Amino acid sequence: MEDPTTQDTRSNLLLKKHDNLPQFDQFPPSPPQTEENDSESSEEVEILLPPPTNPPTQVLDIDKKTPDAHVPRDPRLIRLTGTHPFNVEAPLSALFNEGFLTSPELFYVRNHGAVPEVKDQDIPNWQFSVEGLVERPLTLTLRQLIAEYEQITCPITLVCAGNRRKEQNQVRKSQGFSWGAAGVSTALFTGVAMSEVIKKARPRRRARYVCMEGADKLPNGFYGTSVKLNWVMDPNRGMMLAYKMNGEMLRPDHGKPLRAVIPGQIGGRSVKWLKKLIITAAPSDNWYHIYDNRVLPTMVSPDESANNPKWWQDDRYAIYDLSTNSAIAYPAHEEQVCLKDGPEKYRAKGYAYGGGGRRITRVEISIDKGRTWRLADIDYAEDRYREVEQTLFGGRLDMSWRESCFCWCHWWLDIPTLELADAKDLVVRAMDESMNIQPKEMYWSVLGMMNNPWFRVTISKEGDYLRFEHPTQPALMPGGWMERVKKAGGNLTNGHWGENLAGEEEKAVVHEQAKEVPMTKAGLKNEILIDELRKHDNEDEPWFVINGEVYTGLPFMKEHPGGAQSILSAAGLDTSDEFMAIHSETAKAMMPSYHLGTLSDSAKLSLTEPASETASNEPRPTFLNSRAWTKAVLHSKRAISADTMIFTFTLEHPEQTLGLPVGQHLMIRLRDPVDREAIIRPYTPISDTTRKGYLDVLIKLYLSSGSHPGGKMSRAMNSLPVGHGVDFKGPIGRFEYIGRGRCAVNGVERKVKSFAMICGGSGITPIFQVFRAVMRDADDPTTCTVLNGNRLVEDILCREDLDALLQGNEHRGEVIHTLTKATEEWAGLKGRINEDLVQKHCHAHKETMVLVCGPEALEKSVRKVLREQGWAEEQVLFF
Ligand SMILES: Nc1nc2c(c(=O)[nH]1)N[C@H]1C(S)=C(S)[C@@H](COP(=O)(O)O)O[C@H]1N2
Ligand SMILES: [Mo]
Repeated sequence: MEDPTTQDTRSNLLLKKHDNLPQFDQFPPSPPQTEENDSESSEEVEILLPPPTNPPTQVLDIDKKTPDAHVPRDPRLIRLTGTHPFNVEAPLSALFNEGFLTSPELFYVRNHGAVPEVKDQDIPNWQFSVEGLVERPLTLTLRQLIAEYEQITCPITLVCAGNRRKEQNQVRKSQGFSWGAAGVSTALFTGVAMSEVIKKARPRRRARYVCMEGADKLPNGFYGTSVKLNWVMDPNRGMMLAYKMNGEMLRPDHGKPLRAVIPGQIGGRSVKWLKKLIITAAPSDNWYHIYDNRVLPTMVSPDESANNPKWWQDDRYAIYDLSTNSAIAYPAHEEQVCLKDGPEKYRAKGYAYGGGGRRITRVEISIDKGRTWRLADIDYAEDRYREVEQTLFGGRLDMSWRESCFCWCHWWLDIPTLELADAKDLVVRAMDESMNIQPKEMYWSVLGMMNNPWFRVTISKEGDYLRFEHPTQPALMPGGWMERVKKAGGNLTNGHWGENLAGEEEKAVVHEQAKEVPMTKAGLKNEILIDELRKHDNEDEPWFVINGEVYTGLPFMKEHPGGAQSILSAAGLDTSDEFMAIHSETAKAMMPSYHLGTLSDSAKLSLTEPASETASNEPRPTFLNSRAWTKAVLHSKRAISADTMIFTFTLEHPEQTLGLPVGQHLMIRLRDPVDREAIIRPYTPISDTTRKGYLDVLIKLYLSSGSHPGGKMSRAMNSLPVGHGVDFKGPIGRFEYIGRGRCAVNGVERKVKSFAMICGGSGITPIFQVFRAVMRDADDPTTCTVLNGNRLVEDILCREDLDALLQGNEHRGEVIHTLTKATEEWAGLKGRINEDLVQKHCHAHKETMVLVCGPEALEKSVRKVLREQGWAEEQVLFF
């Protein structure tokens, strides 16, 4: 059966059985040509050749400032993770309209990081190795791979394990970005059977896995994963090393010049920019193999998964084969059908795919919520390639013997329009040859993967029209019935997609959400235009935007713990990422009283491209910008204790200084390697603020050990490779030490005669900045007493630097260490910083200021002690 409407006739071509097409001889090969038929052929079979391609030649403006500035791309692709890295899907209709094969420019892309740049002339010399548990380790160039092995061509569908994740994110946010239903694409791949290369290397006896590694260097190492060796050796599984896609050299986003293609499994196993095949006895220990592409049990919450590494180490939860899945392409989202003079029948259409080479054997549609089902027609275009044996794009196309199905199929069903008019929705489900059927309910898991419940499109009657809605729209695009149902207060997991079925009891599946604190004023409906917002980008009345809502910062300027500057630097801007990353639930709960209204849709759009302040080519004298993130590159790391490192960054040019007043701090932003979410934390650098060209940040690392969680930021910083950029923003802070006894709190100047500085652990860093400023200036009359509490001697940070600063300054400065876990040799104080210690060293003079920075417990107890000892609020400053 064939549905003429699902195919692009331009892509159909008559080819003959056993036709001998020109051998592959060109390098790099040219795009597919229309091949000529000789007339003597006996039997003609129709196979599908790729749809017309229009390779993008322009680097898009938004890519120009990213590491991918060498990659031309199609502007139709929908970006799922902001500008960079490049993770995209095509609009679902555009993808479906291309037919069975997808053009490389619309093929979905999943890049964990920057695309390695490979020049055309270097393609033949691209090297990759076969190593590990083999008798004969090999290094091959692509030229050798093509010259010395048999070339094959085969149609294969790739699907990201995150396909359809947006639906899961609507139920409960997972740790993954929001794919719509177009994270799937099909191409004719040309290359060599992976087994051929591995056979040459002769795996040893205990060899069981094939690990693969790409050339893309990421925050947690090179991208890598593994599959089982016996799968690779099984011809039915068709695993290959490919260098061509639809007859042309792989494009940069898809692994140019060489990638693995693992049919029937999730796209994540098909490693791009392939550099290494490592034969091992155990599955890959690559970070991305462990922390990506897994379906953890549904009750494992984000917290639990972060606290308990055992969930990630368990290979039972790693995804290999795809699961049975399907989606409706037509009716499209927001499509309308006229009831008056429209056609009598509506043809619903969509795609389905199975996993592990299993064939989709039925696709069923229901227009009564699953009470009754209709059987759809299926077109398995892949079967047409089984009928021929020929050379295609320089590779032998011979699938006659293979029964596995590596590709998606398209289905369609004609439904009387009047029946659709009476229906509330349209659902599809597919079943494979093992009778694996898509479930009605979603299986939610932390990473949001392998989402495959019935795909549902709602129908509403509006006058003479039927209007259709898909469950979601990809990325942050608004729309879809899931969002609508949620807004109306429906529970999406109640068993009927959040709708209230009269007479039925609500028995919702519980996916416990992290408590979301409402931040808007109830009932406030006030649209704010971009011009209004722009008028409030100054200190008269700073407004800022969080998740599309506009707030005023004016009433809170004085009390804000980060100082007025932290509000001012967000004035007129969208500060969603930072605000959400830094603020407590208590802070969020205060927001409704500052809520002014909702940003208009056009204003939202114009905010997403920030007015670029750093675009000018003038070298900037200072690095930090309080209104935009600026990038510094990691230059080196140095461990200074068992759990503390100094990270040195290079500023934009050797003459540049940081631009941080003494006593203030800055924000560091990194992307979580797993979910790409921004991680933002405040730090005080320890390098001199006047230092040129460089910046040192001391960071205490909370790494996972045994059953210990490890901090998000610590993990990300620790695995950050040298040469990688990190975002900085600032300065922020309420306090500034101007010098010689002058300081400013919230911009109001005051005099100090002495500082009492109380700190613990890495809380020393802001204290150290102020202490150094005082001690370095011989004419500064201010005195400083530092009370520094730690556990062990080795935990005392910057001890030598502190001692050095004291040299010759004994009359002005004093540093007192106290340890809770002191050894016998320790001659100094023992125990916590308590009231006696504070009483003895800090005297509540009018012109004394207490600066405090340390772990929460320390700050809490010090706060209490100081209050009891009669210190006034304004004399004490907590960093
Ligand atoms: N080297 C490398 N290979 C990779 C990735 C990557 O980020 N780096 N992403 C993987 C994932 S998760 C998917 S779904 C597929 C996507 O392939 P495509 O971008 O060609 O569609 O590539 C896989 N191979
Ligand atoms: Mo993926």
